[in-house]
Amino acid sequence: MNQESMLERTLVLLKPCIVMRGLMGEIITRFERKGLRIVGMKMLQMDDELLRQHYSHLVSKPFFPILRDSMQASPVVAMCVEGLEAVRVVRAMAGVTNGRDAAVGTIRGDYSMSGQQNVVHASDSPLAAKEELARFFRPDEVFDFGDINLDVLYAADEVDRKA
Ligand code: IDP
Ligand code: MG
Repeated sequence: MNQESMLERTLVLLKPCIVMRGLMGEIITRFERKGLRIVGMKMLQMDDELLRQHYSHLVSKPFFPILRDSMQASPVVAMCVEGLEAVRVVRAMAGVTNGRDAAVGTIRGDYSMSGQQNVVHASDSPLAAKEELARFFRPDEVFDFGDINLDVLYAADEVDRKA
């Protein structure tokens, strides 16, 4: 099987800032509109342990307590998003970390004025996506959509079909 023709999965979190602004639907719509498939989704409250694991690269930063509080201010929505090169595509849709620097047209560029309250988390590599998805979803919480709409999302030779 050609590596590039396999669908990839990535973790998206809708952060509390956007949950509390009541704009979850707008962000979810952008992924659906793009043609990505949401194959797992749930709302959860991140506890200290999950946060330390998820942001292990930032635990020693002086801003970590503020980041932790902002990520615990409400539940988050976790999504498993699937598509060809989904990790790269979703990162591009998110835009750069600081919402003030993010290009207009990206999610952060359109919905955030902040370096921290920046609407979404998106996995930054295929390896990170695997680890992060395993952290947020049990295997039975992610669904196999099979071939149902691949013909309208991709060319016949772009994605491997099951059959
Ligand atoms: P990313 O979300 O674009 O991958 P990371 O560097 O992995 O960026 O940082 C994770 C999150 O931590 C960011 O999305 C942002 O919410 C927060 N963060 C990163 N750097 C800073 C900072 O310098 N001050 C405050 N918050 C930050
Ligand atoms: Mg990151």
